[in-house]
Amino acid sequence: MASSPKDKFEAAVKVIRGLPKNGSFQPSHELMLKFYSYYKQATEGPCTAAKPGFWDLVNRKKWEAWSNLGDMESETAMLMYVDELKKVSIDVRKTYYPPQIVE
Ligand code: ST9
Repeated sequence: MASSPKDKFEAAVKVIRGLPKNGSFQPSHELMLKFYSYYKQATEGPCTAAKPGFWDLVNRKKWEAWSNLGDMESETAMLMYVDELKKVSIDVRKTYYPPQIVE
């Protein structure tokens, strides 16, 4: 039986939590914010928190990324999270294990 969006999301969350903090691949801030925003939307729904102050830069960026998802359905956010992980995994594989050129 095919697994549900929630099952796939939970599996993807486990993968991300299981990654070493300092591996060979260093995700950009933009990529981390993407995962963060989908995660928050999927688990808590639309952002209703107060906007952090101007000098609280990191939390402000996180808040903005989450808020920008607006009223996106939780299930959609789960699928976006899973898709993003698939995309990044393919890119990482290509970078670290490029196809062998056979002459
Ligand atoms: C490497 C291995 O080099 C080889 C390459 C493999 C490539 C695989 C491709 C995938 C890479 C994609 C990386 C994207 C990184 C995404 C980061 C997301 C922030 N997802 O419980 P707390 C929130 S690997 C999203 O204290 P933990 C949570 O709501 C080298 N957000 O944290 C909270 O926010 P707030 C690179 C999540 O348990 C905040 O995070 N390695 C998730 O100490 C902190 O929560 C990495 O990039 C989630 N699953 O850490 C490591 N869970 O307070 C990636 C919680 O506002 N992993 N949040 O509510 C990590 O950085 C951490 O495990 C963690 C959780 C941040 C996800």
